[in-house]
Amino acid sequence: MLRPRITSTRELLALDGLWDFAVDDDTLLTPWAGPLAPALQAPVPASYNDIFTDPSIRDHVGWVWYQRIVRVPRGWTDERVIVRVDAATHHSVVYVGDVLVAEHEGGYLPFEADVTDRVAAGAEFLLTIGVDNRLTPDTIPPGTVTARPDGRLVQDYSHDFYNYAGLHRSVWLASRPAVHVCDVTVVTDIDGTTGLVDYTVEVSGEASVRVRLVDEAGAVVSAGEGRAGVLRVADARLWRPGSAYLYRLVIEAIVGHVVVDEYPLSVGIRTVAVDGARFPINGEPFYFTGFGKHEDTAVRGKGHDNAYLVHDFQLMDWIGANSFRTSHYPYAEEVLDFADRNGIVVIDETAAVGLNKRIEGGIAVAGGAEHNTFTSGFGPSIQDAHKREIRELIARDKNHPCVVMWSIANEPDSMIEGADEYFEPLFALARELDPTRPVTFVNLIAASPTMCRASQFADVLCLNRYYGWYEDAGDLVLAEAGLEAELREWEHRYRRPIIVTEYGADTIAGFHSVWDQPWTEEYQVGMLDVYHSVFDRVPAVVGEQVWNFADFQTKSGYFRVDGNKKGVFTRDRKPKAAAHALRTRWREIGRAK
Ligand code: GCB
Repeated sequence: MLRPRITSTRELLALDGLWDFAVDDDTLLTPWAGPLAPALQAPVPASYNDIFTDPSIRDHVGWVWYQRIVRVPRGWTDERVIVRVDAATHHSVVYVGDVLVAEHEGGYLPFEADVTDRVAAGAEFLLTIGVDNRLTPDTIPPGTVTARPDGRLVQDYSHDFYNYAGLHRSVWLASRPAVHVCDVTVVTDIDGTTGLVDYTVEVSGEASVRVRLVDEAGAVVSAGEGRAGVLRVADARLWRPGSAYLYRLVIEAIVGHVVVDEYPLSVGIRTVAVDGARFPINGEPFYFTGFGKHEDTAVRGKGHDNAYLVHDFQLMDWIGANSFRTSHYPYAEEVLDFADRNGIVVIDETAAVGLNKRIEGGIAVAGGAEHNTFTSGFGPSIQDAHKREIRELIARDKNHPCVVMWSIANEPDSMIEGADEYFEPLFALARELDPTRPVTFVNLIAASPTMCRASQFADVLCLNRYYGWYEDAGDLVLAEAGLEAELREWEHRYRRPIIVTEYGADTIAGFHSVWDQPWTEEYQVGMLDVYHSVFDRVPAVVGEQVWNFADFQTKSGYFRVDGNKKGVFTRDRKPKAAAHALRTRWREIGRAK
């Protein structure tokens, strides 16, 4: 499913703005049948939770409804008409009038419906989108809904970020020709100074295909015919971390002599590989500096916002970060486009977070180990849901040069019996869908080098470590020794690249101490320093991604102070002392390259 775009053969209407909105309290029997009552207004894109002051909306468990009138442009008489939802968290149904036109599981990936037969050019229709925020033992991420004694439903989940819900990204009305380009897959390679662009195009119906590759100055540098081929680009400008160069592949579907569809795709020519304990991009060893991030801001929750997008990238540039992980779910496509454009390297993660009964709300819990196999705490179809997430993620993001690796899960219980049977087919699926990128998952500290059953399948060891925080809080001497001993053991046993994908300390901006006092700005700096000195001594470490870029909202709990405070920036993007310390280190690493 290609992202909708405006081209010479396609048009696009953003349906963002204020929609009528209602929380489903079981009295709304057929909300799609007519105007919503009682109708509040909710912004799209945004999570609905923090918009309203009413706690029964913020804490609602179940369906909410969004509705608006849409007018189809009158010129679209001969076009297919598509409704496209960039993300609806977590389960969604779409109605045109009283007809169900789409249903989708999974809160962070797009879906669409061809509504041509239900609408008319120039006429209005009623568009209603239901969104269900419930997480169950069979969803990705998983969760459980329980009832309090007074009947209120409560959503529980193991992961450590607030269960924001709603229409988090844009909704579109798109036109496309009946015979159109449905998909394109691009794989690039380098042969001396020549760039190779291998392309495969899928077209609906009978049409021939013509492609041309255009450089940033607008000159055609290569061209081809047919649904598949390899374009050669002499003296290719490569896509490099920190120095992106994007060509544009223009694909045309032709019937007779008429171009019936045109679709452009940005192409960055680059290679990525794992070579022993190194991670070369374009054949040159790459060292990741950066963050695990979240899509999270005040009021908007997980709603995509271009101002924060640009500002966050500005801050990453200021601090010298060259990469981030889309922890813990696929981010908006605008984010990946911007990373392509700005040469930022991305580890692209599925929403498979919290597959771990030893953790509750991000914290280790007693009793989790009662589940004695990997799947006993989850539903019978969780692995199918996980496969679907991998499929949809790779289908959406396969052509982004910024994406250098797939992460298929964050901190699952990979030491428990059955974790190997669960993960082996998932790694195989990711490799089958994309043989060109390394595949990883992110390991939890409890699953040590001798105990982890999933690391054997990973091309790169991605480790989240909290020595000096969840273990030996306040003792940086023990933290340093523990971290070094463990990293050396991973290095020795696996001889693969290691990226420490999380490390950090909760820090309240403005808290200070002359001692190693957790929660202070000095402690965050001190802890990062200790980790860095260890990374510099362990050759297999090819990257450091601090947890987290910014403070973010979590569910309530005595261990969270209005959310997780491990941000290097506050939630409103003000630097803590650690930001300045990282800036010195990462700019030096950047200069040394
Ligand atoms: C982790 C999780 C992350 C949490 C973090 C923390 O290991 O991957 O989602 O937010 O720890 O701060 O506890």
